[in-house]
Amino acid sequence: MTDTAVDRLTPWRAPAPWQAVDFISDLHLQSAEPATFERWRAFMQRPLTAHADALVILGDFFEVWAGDDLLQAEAPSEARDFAQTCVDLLKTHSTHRPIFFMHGNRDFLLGSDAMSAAGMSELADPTLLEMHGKRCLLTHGDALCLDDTEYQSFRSMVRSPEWQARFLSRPLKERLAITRQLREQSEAKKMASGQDTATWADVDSTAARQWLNAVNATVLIHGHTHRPDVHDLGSGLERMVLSDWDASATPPRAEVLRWDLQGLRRIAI
Ligand SMILES: [Mn+2]
Repeated sequence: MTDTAVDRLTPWRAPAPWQAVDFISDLHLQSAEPATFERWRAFMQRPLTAHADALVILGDFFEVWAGDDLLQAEAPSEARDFAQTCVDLLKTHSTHRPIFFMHGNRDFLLGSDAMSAAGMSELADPTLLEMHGKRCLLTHGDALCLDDTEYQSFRSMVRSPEWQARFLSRPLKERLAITRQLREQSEAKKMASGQDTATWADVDSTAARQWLNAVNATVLIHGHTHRPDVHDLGSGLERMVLSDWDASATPPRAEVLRWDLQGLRRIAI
């Protein structure tokens, strides 16, 4: 999946019956974090009346996705079982309300096989959603963290169809080892920069304003940075940052952003 140029976006108009849409991102689901997985499962199994008309996942839903063959019988069972459980839950849920999925930097290899096994529809990054006479621009967020030039060149490499085809042609075991190594490197980098999140790359405000102005949207909704907040970008523009999910943190973090007739609001899960 390659990115769509923002000025060529056509709006995705919410179907007339929709009153509300829920956004989540950065759950980083993995078998090593059962508490977060359970929190998400409980959220999915809430009564239907507690849910919005659609669920929109804005990336990094999975901590890692090494390829859709994770779901095949030959995959190592410890990787397959967890992936299959998540996919089955999504699939069941999708029979009640539509689920839309945008890739993050951890799960960008989730392909069309897994997408349909999970009953999800893919969203391009970015996507322009129009509802209740308002336009929100949706993105994972990593494409706008322009200060991290090293990451941006890595990103354009791994998002190219050629790189992905080559990577996916390697044996699954090898891909699992590589993705594990990449995660360890990224954790080490985070540790090295300390707990001072201010030093981590953030979404570039100028670029965010340009994106919003290019499509006449007023709110940018994204995840990725794990810094839930709302930022005033001036001229009536806003940047709304989703929370990551970590049920083992103190206090635990798990949140949905709901867009309905009243506007945008956070709901703790
Ligand atoms: Mn991310």
